Amino acid sequence: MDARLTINGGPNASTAYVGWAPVPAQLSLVDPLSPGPVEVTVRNQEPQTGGRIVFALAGSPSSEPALPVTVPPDGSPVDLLIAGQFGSPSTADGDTAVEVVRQATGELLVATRLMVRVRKDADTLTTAERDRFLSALAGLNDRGMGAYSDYPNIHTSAGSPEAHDNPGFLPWHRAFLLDLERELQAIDPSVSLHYWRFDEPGPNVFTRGFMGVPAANGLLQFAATNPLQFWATASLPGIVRRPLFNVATEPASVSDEATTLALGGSGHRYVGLRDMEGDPHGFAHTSFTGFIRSIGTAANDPLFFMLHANADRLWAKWQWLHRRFDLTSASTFTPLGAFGSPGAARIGHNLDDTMWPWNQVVGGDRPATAPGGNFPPSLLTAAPGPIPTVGALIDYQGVRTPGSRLGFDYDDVPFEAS
Ligand SMILES: [Cu+2]
Repeated sequence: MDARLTINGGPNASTAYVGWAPVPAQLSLVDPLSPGPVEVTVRNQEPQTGGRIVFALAGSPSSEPALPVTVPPDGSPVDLLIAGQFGSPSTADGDTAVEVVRQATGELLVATRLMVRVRKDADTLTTAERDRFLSALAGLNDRGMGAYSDYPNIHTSAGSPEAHDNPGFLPWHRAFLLDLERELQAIDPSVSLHYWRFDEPGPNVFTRGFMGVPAANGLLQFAATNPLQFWATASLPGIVRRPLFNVATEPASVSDEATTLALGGSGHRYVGLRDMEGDPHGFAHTSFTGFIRSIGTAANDPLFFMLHANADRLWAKWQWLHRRFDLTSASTFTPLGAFGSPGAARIGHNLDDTMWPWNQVVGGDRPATAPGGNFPPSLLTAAPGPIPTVGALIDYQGVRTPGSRLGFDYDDVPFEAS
């Protein structure tokens, strides 16, 4: 008998990554000797180690850690959905597996290694997770010679109006983070973009082994094993960053999570939630001196991406809490429509506008240059496409539209079908 499982459209290991949002899979088998359909069970590897997985038949509302499936013996595929089990992510590449077992005999037909890969609280990472993340970041930076330079070149004073002080602040930065995360995953597919919870102390984040500790002149010092010691941007080696709070015992000078999540008011409206651009987001930046404090230099510091991943997580959590994935609702995002329509915001900040620099539009209302090219593709999903609109960054889990799934999740924000 020849059995085959494809995940995310690919039979190879490069597509074997899931978060909480279900991804499509197909199971097929060929057994010329079988007189009829074959009863199998699709399940987590046994014994269970690593991340945990759940399975559903396509169109079914409930998912299970072990799912009975009836498969025709002629090779016609059965459509399944596979997702990580919320609360049980992987800590290493391929640390779990999908097994397909023939019920009648217990014969193991398929064992496909898989990673439940999600963005995590940086303070909780294992040493190995942390070090893979740092190695990928340092690899992208390549001592100042690598493709990381696109990110500071995009997040400049000239690019600022495309990304800040307007409604598109949250979706633009969601795209910016995902662009970087996909580049990190091209170096090491087991890496996710982890987040710094700026409303909690980060005793494991602000260390020589992770994001560095400043010397008297503010220049960060790193452990001899930390590849960030070779970090360089704008032809300058090193990172300048000094916290204005006790990183081991205090949060940054920001509102806490509950206060942020309440910004949308009793109607849970985006127009209120987006005030988080000031507090906590802006206040997190200004809880330091150095690069991270100013828009023109903030992305020279890799902490930028962990700070913004937390801002994005807060938006994602609010979206989950209040079901804010409907692109026809002004509570999900305002303004709806495109630049030029009544009530529209600045170009690039309306639901249907394309976003700079990925649209590669320069001059006129847009900056004079567009570094970095189109939006990078993913093996796991076609979204958001090479030229994303603001709207393409909103339903990031594919809650309303499965095809809009962007391929990332946060450890504390579940997927919930609407
Ligand atoms: Cu920022």
